Parts: sequence; structure tokens; C-alpha cells
Amino acid sequence: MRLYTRMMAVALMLALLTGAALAEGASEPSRLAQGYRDLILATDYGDDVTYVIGHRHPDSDTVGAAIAYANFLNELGVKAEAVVAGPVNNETKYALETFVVAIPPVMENAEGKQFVLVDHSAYTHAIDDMPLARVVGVLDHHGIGSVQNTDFINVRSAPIGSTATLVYLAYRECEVPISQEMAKVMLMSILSDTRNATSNTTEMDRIAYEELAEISGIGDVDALYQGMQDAAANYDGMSDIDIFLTDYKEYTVGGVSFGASDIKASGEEAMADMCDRMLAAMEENYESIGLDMLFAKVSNISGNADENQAYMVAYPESARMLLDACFGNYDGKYFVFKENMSRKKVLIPALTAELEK
Ligand SMILES: [Mn+2]
Repeated sequence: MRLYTRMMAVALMLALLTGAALAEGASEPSRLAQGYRDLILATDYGDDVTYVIGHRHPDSDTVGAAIAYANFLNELGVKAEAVVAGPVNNETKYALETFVVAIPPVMENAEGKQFVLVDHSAYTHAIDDMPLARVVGVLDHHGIGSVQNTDFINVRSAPIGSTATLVYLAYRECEVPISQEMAKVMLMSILSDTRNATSNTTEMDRIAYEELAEISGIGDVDALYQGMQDAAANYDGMSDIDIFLTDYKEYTVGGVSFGASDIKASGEEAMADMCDRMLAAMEENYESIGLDMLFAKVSNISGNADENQAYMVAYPESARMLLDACFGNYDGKYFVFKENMSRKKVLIPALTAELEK
């Protein structure tokens, strides 16, 4: 018996030393957790599959939140599957391949299908025929968008760093155990959307980050993030317009339509080069994209704090003038930012405020 106890102690110590995963086991939910489960299950999901999908031009938050929320619904007995609105980017591909987690299939038609939307709630950010689908749930951190149907939608929207943090919260509230695999996937999302907890990070994001890092068994989270960053800045083999459309969103404010892209480059020279290419790509594809204004922000991932952290270019001249009215930091060629500002938190609100004047 003493030998057994000692063996257990040694095993526990080894587990701690090697940073082994602390995947959670299932137990009966508390009364409060059952109440939270009932809230989720109050939706009539029917017998068909509920697809969990993120926004177009998918990023790591949108993909990770879809995978983890589909798994969460499965754990509650709902038939759900994660899908993506287009091919995943290099950053997401790198992380999922590292975790050996399958990339969800691309969904092209929404008509007649049933969805939970994650990381978006506006039809402009959803796949084309989403207005012809039944939306039963929304988890988002971009405010409340245009998505509506006649049925009751279970919505959770909060000004938080990552949608995956809301998914994490759902697991916790409902006391659904978080597997090592799901911890990795949600951590990927939080790392990406909060830039490794350096931007737009709420206390809830930090709690999720820390607990998921522990459960995931990933020892060196910073190294994982660096790998994701390097993969994100790798546009090898892509045309300039494909690069422009990798992390790209469209908006309409006061009758003016515009698209905004977020691109990564390492160092000021690479940023300037990328800005030149994006400006040419925007000009060349302006007619086919068909919006009034196009913006490209190139973020610096060099980690060098002495350098400027973002450059921007805009097309056509009306867009350049609008950006100038917002920030006034045009150097004759590029808009230059000391801090890398968030598209969601800074750029879009600034453009919106100026357009509404
Ligand atoms: Mn997001």
C-alpha cells in the first residue's frame, strides 16, 4: 500500500515536471450547470445537422471557435459539425497541423441549412446565401450584426478579445469537460485574436488563456505563437490579390461600401514593399471587387519595438483622404502608425465616425 502511494506520488511529480496534459474528466453537472445546459438546449435544433461556421476569409479565431463550439454542442447531445466559409489561412493551417486537428470542410451554400454563427453576426461577413438559412445561435465579439430570422436566436455577444473565450465560457458554465485537443484549438484562437494577450485582452480572455494553456499541455505557448506568426507572414506562392483577400472584411457605412485587409510583414522594409504591392493590387482589382473604397493595413511582426508597428495604404484617392481625416499620419507614401491598431477596435470605428459626419 505504501509502495502504491509512493508510486502515485512519483507519477504525479513526473506529470507535473513534464507538463503533461491535465485533460478533464466528466462528472455530473451541478444544478447551475444544468440550468446553463438547459438554456443552450432550449433551442430546437431538430434532427438535422447544425453547422457551426465563422466569417468569410476565415482567421484562427473564427475556425477555432467553430471547431470547439461544434464539439461543445456534440457533448450536449446536439448533432453539430464545424465548417469554414473558405480555405483557412496559413496561420490556422500551421496551428491545426501542429495539433493534428483536422481542418473543417468548406461550406459554400447555406440555403435551407441550420447554423450557429461564430465570430460574426452580419450577413456581409457570412457566406453569400446566409439570409436563406436558419440561424439558431450566434457567438460574437463584433457587436450585434444584421442576422435575423423568424426563429428565436440564442445570442451571446460581448466586447471581449476572442470569440473562443466565449466558447470557453460556455464549456465552464455548462461544466462540459475540455479535452486536450479542444484546449489547443481554443488557445490558438485566443493567441491569434489577442496577439498573445498583448492587445484587446480582457480578464476573461486571460483566465481562458491560462486555463487552456494548462489543459493543452503545450509547454511553450510563446513558441507556438511565434510559429503561428511566422506562418501568417508566409505568403509564398500567393498572388498579391490573394494576399489582400486573406484577412479581409467588407463594411457599408452611410451608403459607402469599403473593404479592409490586414496583412503581416516583418520589419519596415518588408512593410513598405507589401504596401506597394497591395496598393497596386487594390488599383488593379478595384472594379472587380466593386466597393467604393479599399484599405490595406500591414502589421509589423518583427518584434522590434523601435520600429513603426503598422503601415496603411488606401485606394482610390477618396479613401486616402478619408484615412487622412481619421489619422493624419500620411508621410507622402504610407500612413504610419507607431502602435499596431486593431481593425475592429480602432480602424473601423474611426472610418465609421468620419463617414457618418
Ligand atoms: Mn474574432
